[in-house]
Amino acid sequence: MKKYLSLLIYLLIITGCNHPGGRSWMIPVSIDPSDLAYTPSQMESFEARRSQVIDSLNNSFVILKSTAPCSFNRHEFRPNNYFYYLTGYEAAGSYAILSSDPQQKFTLSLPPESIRSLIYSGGALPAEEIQEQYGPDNLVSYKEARSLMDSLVQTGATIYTDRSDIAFLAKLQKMAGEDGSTQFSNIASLVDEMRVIKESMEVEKLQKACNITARALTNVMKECRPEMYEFEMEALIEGTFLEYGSAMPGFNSIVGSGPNSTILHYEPNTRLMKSGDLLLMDIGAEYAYYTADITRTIPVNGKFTPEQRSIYQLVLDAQLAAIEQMKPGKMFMDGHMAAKEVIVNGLTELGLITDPTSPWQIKFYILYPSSHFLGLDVHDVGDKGGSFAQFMEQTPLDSMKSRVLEAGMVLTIEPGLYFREKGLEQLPKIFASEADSIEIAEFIEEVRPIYEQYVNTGVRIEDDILITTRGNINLSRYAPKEIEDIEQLMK
Ligand SMILES: [Mn+2]
Repeated sequence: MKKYLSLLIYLLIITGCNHPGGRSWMIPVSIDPSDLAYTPSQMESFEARRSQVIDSLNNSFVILKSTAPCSFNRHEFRPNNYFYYLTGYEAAGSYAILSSDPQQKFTLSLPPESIRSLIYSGGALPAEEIQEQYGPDNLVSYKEARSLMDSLVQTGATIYTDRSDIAFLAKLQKMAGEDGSTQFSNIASLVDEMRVIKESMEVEKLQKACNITARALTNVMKECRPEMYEFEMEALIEGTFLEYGSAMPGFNSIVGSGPNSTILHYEPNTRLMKSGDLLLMDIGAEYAYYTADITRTIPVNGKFTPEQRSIYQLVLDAQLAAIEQMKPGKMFMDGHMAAKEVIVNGLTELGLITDPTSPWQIKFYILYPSSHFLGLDVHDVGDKGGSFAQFMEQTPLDSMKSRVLEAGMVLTIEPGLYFREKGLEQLPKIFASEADSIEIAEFIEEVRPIYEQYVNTGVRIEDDILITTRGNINLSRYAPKEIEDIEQLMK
């Protein structure tokens, strides 16, 4: 109950400053990293999460490893999300073991320590400090943890672990031996639903991640010029992340100009930007392991062309209509469906759709469901009430089959329109199995003169939305998205 109360108080505070700082785009973000540390009362939230998991264990166990798989020195260390969510602890090479045995509900291991690790990586926190801060019932050495795990996997009890950490799962299976009596279940089944509803301390981290990302986007709006490279914008973005204490992006930055704006997950970021191009940036700072995911699309030379303007405004209208739908009691996919309706009507008016009831014409333009959960993972865990494929099959007339939105959920909304140069040529291939070839040929002939005006135009607008008891709060509200605001900032 306590966590909901603090969430409520937090919401009351931030709804009071719900509007961006006018034309100057004063983004309330400070370099001060003191908010990375958890207070003792916040640490109780981690304990409450563990209790909830332990209550459902019934003589089974949870074994988690802090280290997420990554290649040597290629990426910065970042703890496994399940391990972190249940412990708050962030040292590499540690294990957490949860059990329903009241004497040892929570066992945490110290990281392995050797002279070599002291020389190369420095020491871990002293044991007394770890005990004090993270409150395990047993704080054991790395070796002791290994032998405890070894005995637990021999008992035949069910072991919950992160099955996506394939190397660790293989190690546990090897320890358990050949007889196959030990079942390794996915920790996701115990924890994912908890992760769907964000606590106030999680919302605070997400808000800061969003504010840092908004600052990066406004920095680009101020600096972007024709004849600069995409990677110069990427440097400005990720440099801004670092400047505000975000250790790394939550995912590879997508910074695509001109034709690259039409590639959904374009990542090389190497092109020389030209006057008249659009620049699409889908980026997110990670702060305290929580990631933002914001997309803005801007004209490289600071002024939208009439064609760009009409597509941009259509996507923006769709996105705003979607955000209206994002409140408790509405369905997860209601936002997407509202956006889809606006886009289909707009494209029909422009002459880019000839039959607004044609499923394949709609699917040609609307490429993905516009929402996903956001949190420790950029595509965060949790049941959305349907699969990607099911969501894509729905037409505006279908009844919604997804999931009811609840206060505390955080999800993105990211409609987009992408006019690939070869888009029309690809049509017969894309819909070979679901549309008549003559129907496709007629569509191409009719639409081509209009489509060609928009070739190499890619527009996506993405915000991060917190569902509240009364509606929603746009966590990424400090990143400008109205045409006049963007043009004003780029002057
Ligand atoms: Mn996204």
